[in-house]
Amino acid sequence: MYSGAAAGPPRRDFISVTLGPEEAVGVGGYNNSKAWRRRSCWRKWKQLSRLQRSIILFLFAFLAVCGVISYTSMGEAWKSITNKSLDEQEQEIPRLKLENPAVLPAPQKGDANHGDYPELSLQKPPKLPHVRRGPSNLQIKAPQRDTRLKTRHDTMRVVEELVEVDKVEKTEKSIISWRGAVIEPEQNTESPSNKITEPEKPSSVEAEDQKEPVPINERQLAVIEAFRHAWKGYKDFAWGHDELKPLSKSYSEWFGLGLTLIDALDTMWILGLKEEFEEARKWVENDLVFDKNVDVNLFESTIRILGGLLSTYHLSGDSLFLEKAKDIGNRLMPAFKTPSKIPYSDVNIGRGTAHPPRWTSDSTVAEVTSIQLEFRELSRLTGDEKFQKAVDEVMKHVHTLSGKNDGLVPMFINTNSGQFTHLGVYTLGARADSYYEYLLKQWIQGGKKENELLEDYMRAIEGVKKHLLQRSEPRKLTFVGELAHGHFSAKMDHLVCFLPGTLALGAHNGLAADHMKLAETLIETCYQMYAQVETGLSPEIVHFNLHAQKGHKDVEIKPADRHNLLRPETVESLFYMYRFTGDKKYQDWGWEILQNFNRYTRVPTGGYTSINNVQNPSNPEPRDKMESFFLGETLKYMFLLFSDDVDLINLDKYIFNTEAHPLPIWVPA
Ligand code: DMJ
Repeated sequence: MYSGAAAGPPRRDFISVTLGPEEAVGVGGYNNSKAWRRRSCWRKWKQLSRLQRSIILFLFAFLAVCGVISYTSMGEAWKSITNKSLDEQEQEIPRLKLENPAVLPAPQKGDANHGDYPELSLQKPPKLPHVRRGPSNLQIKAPQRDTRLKTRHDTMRVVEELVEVDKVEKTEKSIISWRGAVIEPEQNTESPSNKITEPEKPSSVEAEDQKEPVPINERQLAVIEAFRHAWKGYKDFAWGHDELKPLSKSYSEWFGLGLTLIDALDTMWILGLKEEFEEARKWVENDLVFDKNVDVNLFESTIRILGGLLSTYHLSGDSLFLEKAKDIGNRLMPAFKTPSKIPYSDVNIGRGTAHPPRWTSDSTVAEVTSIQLEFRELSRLTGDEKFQKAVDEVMKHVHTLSGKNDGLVPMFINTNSGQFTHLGVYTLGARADSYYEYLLKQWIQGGKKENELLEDYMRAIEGVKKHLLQRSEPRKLTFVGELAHGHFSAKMDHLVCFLPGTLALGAHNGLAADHMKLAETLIETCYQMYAQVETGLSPEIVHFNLHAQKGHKDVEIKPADRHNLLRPETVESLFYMYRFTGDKKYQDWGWEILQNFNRYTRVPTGGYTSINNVQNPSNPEPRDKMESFFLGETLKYMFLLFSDDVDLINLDKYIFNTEAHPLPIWVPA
């Protein structure tokens, strides 16, 4: 013990302790032996009163009890931690994540290794850096979804395994826990008429991960199987080319731009076919080149290529697809350099020149008015308004034109004068069909603000009711015919079967309820165009009987019209009808159609083929061509039709272009 005995002023940096006389150093002699300490303690204890001793004993007892209790509970926790294997602890990480599974994988950066998925991590992933390419007004904001990649990767693998199992066992169970492309489009998008200032992000940034996943069912698995069969043919014999010729095991070229592959990208995404998607993506990255001396049709390349790239960008968040979309979008722009601003039908995407077809200076009305969804979206994404300006001008011009008949438009428009030509013929089939479809869809895409579009749409549907609707005999099917110089023709293209779906979409968006009634009667007619035919497949064109004749059905087919090109329109409308009504008969009708495609158009070595004769089940005369829209549209709509998941491309958030490529609604309902 230090007592401060040193000479000089007392220091205050010590503690002074006063001990009892016996304990003082030197008093009684210091002895630190065990025996001495025991004796001294005992003496002390004896000196205490009984009350003091009882209190001390009580305190000791209390502390002992507390000690025992806390040891037991900590021990349990410790035991459970130490007993759990490392593996089990790691597995809890994905389990936690998968309770709210992400349905859209995180984007892959343009320069990332696309074969790899980042592993799940408990840490919040860092934000991806922006991918900057091209001029600043075209900068792309990097999406932020990398935590979702692994989950999507897992679910895709599950899909693959289950499809295999299904093939072998033909199991009836619904098995897959994947919610598909649940997408949250960007909110607060500027109205289309406003100046575009900010480039936009892809729409799939935030998934609705609070909802339970909806299992994939047996019919959807059948669609996946059909897709894979079609894809196998394309991959084996037509890889990177426009269309598969499944019988001759070769391909045909239209634009030489891998049309089928691009058209099928978002279908693969929606079906969860990861490996196929990755392979196709690599082709897009390494082999898709638009700098080619080739003439392409403005409409077809817009709806299939530009539309396909944009929707794939939205679903995947992969900026590669936006880069390619910008490239093709820019290359198509020369088409608008005409005296009237009504675009030419053809563009040479390598030379930057455009022209009408050789025999005329007319363009098709449907073609110049069904490129708007895609170009408007391209403007929104890039912040460059020139795309939207060009296509909006076309719509504004067509809105003011004379030559319409109660909202119905002629089929041709002149690129010099900007006037309709070949007046007096009105149809909802080839050359006019998607004009009507895009009036409604642009109005929805832009947040239901562009009144001229709505006006034109409503007027046109009144025109259809007034001039083109008739009922057939004997079953009194309501159908949409054509009008030529005042004469009604009971001819209906299969293409017109987009109309029930479009009418239903309009009714869902608050338009007249009788549009839904009309949709219900028309989809029945479209179904009968399949059901009344020997193969159960619709011909390209039917003529309806207006007068009952013994032994005759409602549907008559001319020899020149009895081909089937694997078209999507009826299945497309069935999808809308099922989404909006929940009536299972629409799914059953679609299921019949899929089975008949399998029966009469499936080529054993891979692929499906269009056929020449839907009336001859023993020889439907395969045509040796698989159109790109079979993968882009028909099978996609089948898959969506069989799904009970309204969030699998939610129709309040997405609008399908006319080639079934979903694009975000700018201000979702
Ligand atoms: C597709 O290219 C599009 O659906 C277009 O609107 C019409 N033709 C085919 C499908 O039939």
